[in-house]
Amino acid sequence: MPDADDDGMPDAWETQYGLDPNDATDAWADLDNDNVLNLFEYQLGSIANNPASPVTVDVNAGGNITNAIDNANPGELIRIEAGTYNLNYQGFTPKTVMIQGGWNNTFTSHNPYTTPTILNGKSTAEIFYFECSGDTVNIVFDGLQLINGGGFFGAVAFICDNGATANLCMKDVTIAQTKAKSAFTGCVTITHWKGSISDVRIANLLIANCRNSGIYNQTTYGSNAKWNVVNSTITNIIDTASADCYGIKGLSLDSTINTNIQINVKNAIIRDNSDAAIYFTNGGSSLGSSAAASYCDFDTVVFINGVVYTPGAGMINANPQFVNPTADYHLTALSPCIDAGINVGLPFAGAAPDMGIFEYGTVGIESVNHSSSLINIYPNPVANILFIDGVFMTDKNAIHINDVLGNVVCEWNNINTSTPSLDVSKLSKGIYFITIENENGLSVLRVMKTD
Ligand SMILES: [Ca+2]
Ligand SMILES: [Ca+2]
Ligand SMILES: [Ca+2]
Repeated sequence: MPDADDDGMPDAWETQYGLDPNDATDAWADLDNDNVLNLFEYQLGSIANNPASPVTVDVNAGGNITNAIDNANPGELIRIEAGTYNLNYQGFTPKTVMIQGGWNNTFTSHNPYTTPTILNGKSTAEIFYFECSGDTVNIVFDGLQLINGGGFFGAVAFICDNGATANLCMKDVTIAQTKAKSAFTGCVTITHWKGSISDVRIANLLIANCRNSGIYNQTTYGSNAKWNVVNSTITNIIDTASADCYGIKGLSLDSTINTNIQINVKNAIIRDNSDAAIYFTNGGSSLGSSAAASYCDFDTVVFINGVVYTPGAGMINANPQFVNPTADYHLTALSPCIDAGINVGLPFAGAAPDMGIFEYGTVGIESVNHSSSLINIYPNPVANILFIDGVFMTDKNAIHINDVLGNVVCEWNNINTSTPSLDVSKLSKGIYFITIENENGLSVLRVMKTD
């Protein structure tokens, strides 16, 4: 199906919902404010302008995620309460599902960074393993922290054979302490045989402090893979004993024509891994593998055997000035990555998006609402009283203000007026995030407090 702007949503589907078939930024927006972005609604086959679709299944703390995935009907959204769960999921059948973490226990508030859902692979096996032979899997991972992935493939693996199709979307996923067993694997692995194809769309992914490449992709025997990666950080993929610790590694292995991998990376920081930021090679006479990157901070890149590499605008190779270069990948004020990215449709603070997973000065506010422009807060910067309008507030509402570390510093509930005025005079100077929740959904706006 034609997809003129290559945002993963076909032209006809976009037109049906009033999206722009020539603007790729609408993939990461959320038409009906149901926390399922437009691209994910397409993947699920749900109704993009109806917040009651997709159907949701909720897993509370201590619940069984494996059962929830196995029992989900095609196209459902599995929401998981914040907490830590052991998980080594193995799937062998066609599956269309979205798995979303970061919810409170009543599933009314969502932030995967301040209230994380942590899936622990216990270093014994992959956390998510999907084997697809002649099948189609459509999987969306949103707001999950994956730790201690192990087994042969790492944290997330798709093994595609016999003309299988794998569509994978990931957003606000972090992967740490994961050790894939082989140089031909990675933390996120897709391996293809026999005419299988994959399409991967990733935003706000952090892979750090792991072993064997961050992303590993292999195509053989007439299979094709396509990766789009935006606003992500891959760093500290390190092991002195392993030969392969690339940020992203792609192997197009055999001599069958039309076996290839295409990757496009924007607004990413990929550096300080044992090996290159990106390593791509064609084997035999396979043709057509290509890589494009723009507005990224890479150290070295390696493209061999005819892989076409197109570095675009805005590429830098500089110390990103992380808060802690081996542990905390938020940016400090000195970072050359601040405002150095390009708008891809994800929310950002400042004049332009930053490179990497985290916007400077945020904890990683996943739920910034794309319709937030409908809500007006003023004045901003504010000294004493903050006014809110442009949203119909019912008497069931909640407003809270977080500091940049995620602490709630002010809270109001059930305000019975359409234009609330909030006294923020006691807050100290700095950047804050105001979350406005009512029956229309959740909006997060950035506000600056002055003296
Ligand atoms: Ca499109
Ligand atoms: Ca579009
Ligand atoms: Ca939606």
